[in-house]
Amino acid sequence: MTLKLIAEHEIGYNVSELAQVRDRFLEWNDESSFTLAEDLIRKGTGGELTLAFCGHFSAGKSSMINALCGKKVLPSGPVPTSANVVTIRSGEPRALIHRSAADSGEPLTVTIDELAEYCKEGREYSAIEVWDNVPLLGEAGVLMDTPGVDSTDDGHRLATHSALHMADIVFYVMDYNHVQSESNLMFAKSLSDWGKPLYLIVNQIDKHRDDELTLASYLNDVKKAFAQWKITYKGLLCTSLKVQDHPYNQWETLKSLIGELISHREPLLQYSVSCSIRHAADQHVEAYTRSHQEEKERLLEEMGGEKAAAALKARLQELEDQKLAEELLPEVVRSELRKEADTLLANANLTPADVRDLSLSFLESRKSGFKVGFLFSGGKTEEERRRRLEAFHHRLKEQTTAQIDWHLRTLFRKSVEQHTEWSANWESLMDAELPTVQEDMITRTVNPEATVSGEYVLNYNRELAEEIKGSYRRAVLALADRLMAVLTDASAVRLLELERQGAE
Ligand SMILES: Nc1nc2c(ncn2[C@@H]2O[C@H](COP(=O)(O)OP(=O)(O)OP(=O)(O)O)[C@@H](O)[C@H]2O)c(=O)[nH]1
Ligand SMILES: [Mg+2]
Repeated sequence: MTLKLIAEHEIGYNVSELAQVRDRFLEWNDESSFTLAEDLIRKGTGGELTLAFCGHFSAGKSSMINALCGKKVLPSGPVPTSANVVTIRSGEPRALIHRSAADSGEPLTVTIDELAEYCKEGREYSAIEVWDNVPLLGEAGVLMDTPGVDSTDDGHRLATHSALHMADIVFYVMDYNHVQSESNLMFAKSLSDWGKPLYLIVNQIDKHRDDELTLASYLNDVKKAFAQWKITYKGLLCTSLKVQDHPYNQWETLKSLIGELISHREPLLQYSVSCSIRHAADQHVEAYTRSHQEEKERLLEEMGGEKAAAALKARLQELEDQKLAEELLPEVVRSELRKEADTLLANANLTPADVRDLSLSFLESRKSGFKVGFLFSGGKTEEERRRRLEAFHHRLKEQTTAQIDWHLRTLFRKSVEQHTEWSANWESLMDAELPTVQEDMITRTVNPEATVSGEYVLNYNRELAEEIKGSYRRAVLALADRLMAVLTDASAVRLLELERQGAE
């Protein structure tokens, strides 16, 4: 098995770049990322290579670390045991217990045995540092035990993830029987996404039964599953801690790999720090985008508020306009009615040729000295004058009704119906207001001394028509005023309604 430690494209960080990113975090008020960047800079110059063991609980991580140390440094067992991150370095045997925030105080320095007691008691701690005589690690190697992860425990997953910032190499330890499980693949995928060198370890290979399945086809299935999940890894190893001399146990390969990695730590360390800083930057951007999304949503909501305000303003304006329209309506209706009546009256032809003829006959009968027949009495003449007047009057009335009265009644009714309800009252009102052509109108302007010329007849007819139209005009004004009064009363109620709406 060739173990390529680091690919050419995996270029490490440059300290000044890292410092720039750190300063950016400060500028962006991202305190935790700033602290992390500081830790990473320190780590980058510290020269230690941290090898993390991650995986599902009871996969055998702690047992593996103990085996690598050649002694039981960590508690292990069939029930989930590792509750937090433990780092192991080679050195004078001792342990440093970093207690949880609630248990505030200085880190507790204890012996390895005391540590075992402390852990057995189930005492709380946030992290543990252990030193023991571990030749494999030399001066620069650090082993990191992480809590077992299962799909239901986000806390452990997060603890593992935050510990991963400090990890340079990740060993993903799996129980032989759980390799293909969804949660296992999912977690492996999240680790591979960091970009840190990832080694897959199928532990408990002693559980493999050759008579059921060849190791080759088992590993083939495993590799396929990892490929499907697009999990990139540097190597795949099978181990057994229970059966040291198991034919498939690659324990010695693992040990030599660790040794090799530690000896090539410098580029690996730089690359790992780059991965972590990139990861931190990605997470910052993600959080920033999320907060921007919230900001955007808030703004959109506010914009929604602005829209609502604009809509309200528009509605108020609308109400104001309605009020104005309501106030103006009666006047508008009146003036429109007047205008239409004026047009109608101007176009009405009250004195067509036959009416003019009758007017001529009538006018001639009104001349002084008019006499009917030679020997007849004044009674006959008076009778003839009456007949001519009536003929003219009747025809003029007929013409006026056809030309003005009927049209004006239609016009007024239409106007009333447009703005309010039509009723018999309006009919009576029209009857009362609209004039009728009175005999008096016909006779009043007659000049008995005038010569009944064509011009005289035309002038007479024009004046008569103007008088009739004038009387209708006055009637229309009266009707329009009545309509306006009614509409004003109705609009007063609507105006009140509009005022209330506006106040609301
Ligand atoms: N058959 C077999 N059992 C193993 C092997 N390695 C570990 N075990 C057993 O698996 C159980 C869990 O081992 P641990 O080392 O505590 O596992 P862990 O991954 O540290 O577990 P957590 O810390 O709880 O996440 C123990 O009972 C071990 O004895 C192995 O290679 N083969
Ligand atoms: Mg453990």
